[in-house]
Amino acid sequence: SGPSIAVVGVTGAVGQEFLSVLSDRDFPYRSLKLLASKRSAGKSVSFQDRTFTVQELTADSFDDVDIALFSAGGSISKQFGPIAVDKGAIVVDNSSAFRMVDGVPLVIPEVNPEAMDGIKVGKKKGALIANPNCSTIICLMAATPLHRHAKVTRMVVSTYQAASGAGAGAMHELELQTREVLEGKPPTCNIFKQQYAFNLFSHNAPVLENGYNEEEMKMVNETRKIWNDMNVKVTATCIRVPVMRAHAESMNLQFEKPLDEDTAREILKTAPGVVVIDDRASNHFPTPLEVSNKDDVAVGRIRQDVSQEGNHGLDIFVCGDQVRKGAALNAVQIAELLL
Ligand code: 11C
Repeated sequence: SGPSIAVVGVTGAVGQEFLSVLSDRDFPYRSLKLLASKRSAGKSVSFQDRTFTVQELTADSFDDVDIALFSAGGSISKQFGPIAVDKGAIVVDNSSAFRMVDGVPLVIPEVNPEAMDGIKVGKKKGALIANPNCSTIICLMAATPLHRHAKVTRMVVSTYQAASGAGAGAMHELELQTREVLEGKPPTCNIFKQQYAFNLFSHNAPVLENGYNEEEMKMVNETRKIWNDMNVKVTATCIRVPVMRAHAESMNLQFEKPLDEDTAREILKTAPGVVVIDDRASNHFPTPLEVSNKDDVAVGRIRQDVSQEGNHGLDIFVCGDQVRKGAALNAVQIAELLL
């Protein structure tokens, strides 16, 4: 019993993580269809002691599918998302294709589950729900509990983003380059066009006319939509660092109401999906390695911003697994709300 599920892009880093998360959470399902491009069709994938054959994604893939988890890039989502919806499937889309489209809920289950009210399996009615960008999810997991308490008016974010955000190919390139550099060989630069190992650089998303890159503007625009607050001021600088699968973010928050650091720490300790790692005495704070393969987003370095008066500012440092809470886990949590 349970819904029939399709996973689109199952051979990618997030596609594989969809399967791990579905399995870890014992997600109920009646049938499971694993879909990918023609190139990957025919491959065997094991899931919960069973072996599945990857099928080619076509317009006919969505007959009798209740929930389709998409992570195969924006153009595949644009092409096949609406087809799946027409066939009655609820699409949870991990790409940026529909995030800012009016009427498409952009959901972090701990933050704004109400945005998808009324969308349920069993109503035989297709729908699209967008999974936010990983940097936005990780940022808002930490900022929202504080926002609810004291209202964030402005947020300045700097990210330190892992290879996984650019897919399995980038993760492979980081590993390969690390070996090559250590062996004194020139690094292979296929994905990023510049040396990644032992380096960092501005995020690889296209740079826009205003000087921000697309990743940075996603943080600005998606935060407004998720918080349903067109006035919140957000600015971001997004950087790619040679870390495998978890993003880190330094965040400076400005609040309408005063919020002291002890209260902030207590709020974050009880926030769902958040753990506090904030041990000043032993200089132990969140690290990407410590949150890798974990569900929770870790917050630390919680301190009053000395540049702001009257406890109206805080600095925090956040780490979250990009593949898990930044993508697959968040999408599966959305799917759980559909049941
Ligand atoms: C990264 N967040 O870490 C990006 C990649 O809009 O889903 C994912 C882009 C997106 O590089």
